[in-house]
Amino acid sequence: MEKVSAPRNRFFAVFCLIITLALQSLYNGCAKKLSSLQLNCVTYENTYLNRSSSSLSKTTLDQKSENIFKYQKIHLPSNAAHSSYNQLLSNYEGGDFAVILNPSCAKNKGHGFAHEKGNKNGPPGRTREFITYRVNDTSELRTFISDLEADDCVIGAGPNVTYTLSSTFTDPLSLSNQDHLAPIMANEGYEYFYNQTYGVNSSDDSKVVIAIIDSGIAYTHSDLADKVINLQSNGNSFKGYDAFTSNYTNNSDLTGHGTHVAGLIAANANADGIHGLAPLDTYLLNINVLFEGSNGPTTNSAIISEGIQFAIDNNADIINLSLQTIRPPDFEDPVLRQSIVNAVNAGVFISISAGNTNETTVQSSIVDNLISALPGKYGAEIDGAMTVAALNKSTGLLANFSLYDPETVEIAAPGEQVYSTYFNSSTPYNRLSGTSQSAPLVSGAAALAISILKKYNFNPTPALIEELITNSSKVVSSESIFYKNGNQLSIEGLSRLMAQLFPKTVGKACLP
Ligand SMILES: [Ca+2]
Ligand SMILES: [Ca+2]
Repeated sequence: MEKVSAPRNRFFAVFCLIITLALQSLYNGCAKKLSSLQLNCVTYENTYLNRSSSSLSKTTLDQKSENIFKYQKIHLPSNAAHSSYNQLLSNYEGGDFAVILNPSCAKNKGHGFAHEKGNKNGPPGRTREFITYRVNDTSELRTFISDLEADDCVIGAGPNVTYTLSSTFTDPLSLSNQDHLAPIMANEGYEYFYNQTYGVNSSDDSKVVIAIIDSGIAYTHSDLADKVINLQSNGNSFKGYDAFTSNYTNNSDLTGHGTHVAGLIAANANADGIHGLAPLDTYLLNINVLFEGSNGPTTNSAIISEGIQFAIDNNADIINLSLQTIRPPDFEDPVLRQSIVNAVNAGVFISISAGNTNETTVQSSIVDNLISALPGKYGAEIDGAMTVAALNKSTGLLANFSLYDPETVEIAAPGEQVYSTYFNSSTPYNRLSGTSQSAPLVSGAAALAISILKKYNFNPTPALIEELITNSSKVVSSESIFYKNGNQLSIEGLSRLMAQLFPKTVGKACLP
């Protein structure tokens, strides 16, 4: 057995100490940056801290999937025999086929199926062209197949299958009316957040509380009935808190605004009416801040701050602030600002509407840096609070009523003619427009993210939620003059980023 000399022993001890200290400081550094995010997998922090790898990679299909047309140009069911062509034609889209062509090949070749049938008016530089081709009878199908096989410029073909938009939830008014869900790709994201194996469900510990600091919530609405938290005071149960009177209340919604916001975030997925963006295991704190002033319903810094404090004290995870005032750019509301900071420091993520106006003079004043909207301008100053602009329904670009400012507005979401729950029984659902409708979609995104992290025993900081939503957004560069980076909310993007950063949430083991 080798005898280790004393100097080597000392060297080894010093070496171990250095390594230990280095690891300790590395660990401390990571822990500090990740704040309250509790990690039990090194993979998560490595992936998360390495910003270059946390940006979403655009894997092309060609790299990812094998070529299913490798052995035959037309891909049909394996039991399709020539004798059953007629049956095939009737079964598969009535004889409509989709064909993939290499357009430059077809152009250079000058003959063959691809050259004759291809649409050669597309933009230059394309490597794929997709055409539809109809086959009427068995002999045409035989010719079609032999033409495909003989043509080098045909990549593949198959039945031209008809698709309809899918929805995870079956609430009938959602399917026909909630057209804000498609642009943010909510259904695609639900595959991750709500899948039966690893996703959120009501039996796990994923409960998320969203404070609706607004005009109240019509808590008897069938789509919100079980969503509004019962508040206990002196042995009595209440459905809300009134920050104006500092009293518990059973009052309903004053204007309909709060009910609309509440439904966008959390309306029940109960196969009836609509569903919210985050409909499962989400609960609403109903906090009214409006009172009837001389010029109609209004509120102020103190009342809103009272509402925020109530939300903090009642363990809200998220606060939605669809409120605004337009002021000169150097105008500050230190009370409300501090309340927002307090909430974020207490672990509450805050979504804030950027503000609305219909006046084009106001819009140009923003560009000239003459005005700003509060509390919107605090979103950009505070990690964990986000300010949200509204998108036009048909263009998917900034809505003309939405305030904007690339310095302070951090993200955009649908906000025009958005369909949600409403407060009176004759109009239980209604369409409203505004950044008031956009902010709840970011609140809903935050609720999805927080609920799945809670399920796996992570406690995300508000700043982490902001980073996840920001880093997963869809970038529309031309919009970066209106809001930061041209970032638009994407639930599908959020699901992909989270699946990548938190492998445990998709059932993947991580490195020790
Ligand atoms: Ca419903
Ligand atoms: Ca922010």
